Amino acid sequence: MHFADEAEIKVQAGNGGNGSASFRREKYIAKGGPDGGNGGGGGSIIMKADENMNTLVNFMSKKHYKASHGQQGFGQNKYGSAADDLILKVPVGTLVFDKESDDQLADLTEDGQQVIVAKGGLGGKGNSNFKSSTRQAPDFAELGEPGEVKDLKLELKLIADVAIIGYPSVGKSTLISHISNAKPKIADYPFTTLVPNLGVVKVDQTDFVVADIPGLIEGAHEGKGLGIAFLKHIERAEILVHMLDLSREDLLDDFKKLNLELSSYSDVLSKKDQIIVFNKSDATIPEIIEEAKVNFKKYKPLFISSVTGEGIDQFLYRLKDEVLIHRKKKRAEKPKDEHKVFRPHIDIPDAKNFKVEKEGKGFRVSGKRVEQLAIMTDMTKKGGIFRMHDILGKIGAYREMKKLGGTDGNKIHIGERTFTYMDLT
Ligand SMILES: Nc1nc2c(ncn2[C@@H]2O[C@H](COP(=O)(O)OP(=O)(O)OP(=O)(O)O)[C@@H](O)[C@H]2O)c(=O)[nH]1
Ligand SMILES: [Mg+2]
Repeated sequence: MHFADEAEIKVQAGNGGNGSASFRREKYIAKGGPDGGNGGGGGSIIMKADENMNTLVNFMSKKHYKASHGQQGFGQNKYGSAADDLILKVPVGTLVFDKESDDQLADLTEDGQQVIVAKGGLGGKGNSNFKSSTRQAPDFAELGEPGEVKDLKLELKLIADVAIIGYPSVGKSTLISHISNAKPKIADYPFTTLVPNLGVVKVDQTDFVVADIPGLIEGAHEGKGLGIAFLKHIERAEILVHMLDLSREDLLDDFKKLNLELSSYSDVLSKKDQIIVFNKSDATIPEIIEEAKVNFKKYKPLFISSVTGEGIDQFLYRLKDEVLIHRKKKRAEKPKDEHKVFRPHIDIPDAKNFKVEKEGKGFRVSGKRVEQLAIMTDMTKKGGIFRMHDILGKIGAYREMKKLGGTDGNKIHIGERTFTYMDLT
């Protein structure tokens, strides 16, 4: 099975459509009022956790994702239509980082959870929005805002549904290597496994994640053996497979001691559902199996051999059933509308959060909203440029520039746009 737990991709949200600059046509009037509609918003790129996915391998072959652009606005106040968002499905447990800043944008831990990773651009306003008492015939409209473009790093930290626990050398790693894509080290000495191995198991149409946990021993909760670190991991798994080794002396004693470790560590652990599995059925005599069947009757134990494969199908179906029961229970506990799109981007409340600094012989005005307005300004239309100067006056940017010695002719840099100082106030 192909498996990948890291990927780097580029995402490009759609641009907003341009607003329309149009005038009403009326029979006896050469140029009616402005009637240009707004452009539609560009499509955003959304990542959505999907429990049926278990690898990032798709993102190894396709690396570039683009959402569509919004439609431009039309005359007669018709709006352009907004583009659809592009939804990328990722496995539950995917972490999303901005590659440039290394900021974590999302930790998708639950099925259905989604996050906007690149926001589509706003549609530009049509010229009918810019009519005022002093501006009867605005000949300009806003341009659509460019969509966000980001390089992302995806990292998958699978969250195990099932943890296989037991004493060292009972055959936990052998079992996971048999039923999943995991390839752990297997050997006949204790503590072969030093960190948990995760594997994806597929039974019919159901995928689930199984963790092979390093062997536990008496005193584990006090830090003996590999100790407490891994008991923490077990806490996150829904189901425990408690493995016992048929070649050991006192199975009931092993079972009790291990359970005592779990309950000494935490209540959560002792309350988890356990599936009892006796391993190494190939290496024992029928009498031992019969005795275990009697002693453990109330736990409905399973008997397998991780080496010959005996009993493993039955074990897998039992596991699948339990996984599905747990998933159903979890879903029922959760109110449906909890997975709203989480927006890590700041919605721009107003243009008054800005900063003015000297830059060269002119100034730089920075701030999210003011930069957005600048990039949406149609530089080919005087009206559009005037509007920008008007805004700079209204928000107080000209006042600040004047304090710093600004005069007509200075350059004003806003994002990637440059305007020429022209104080209208
Ligand atoms: N005969 C027989 N031997 C098995 C079986 N399963 C595992 N073994 C052997 O038992 C030994 C220990 O197996 P591992 O899978 O490494 O055991 P583990 O539980 O992962 O051990 P730790 O990682 O130390 O906790 C190895 O020599 C395996 O070959 C089985 O079903 N039958
Ligand atoms: Mg092991």
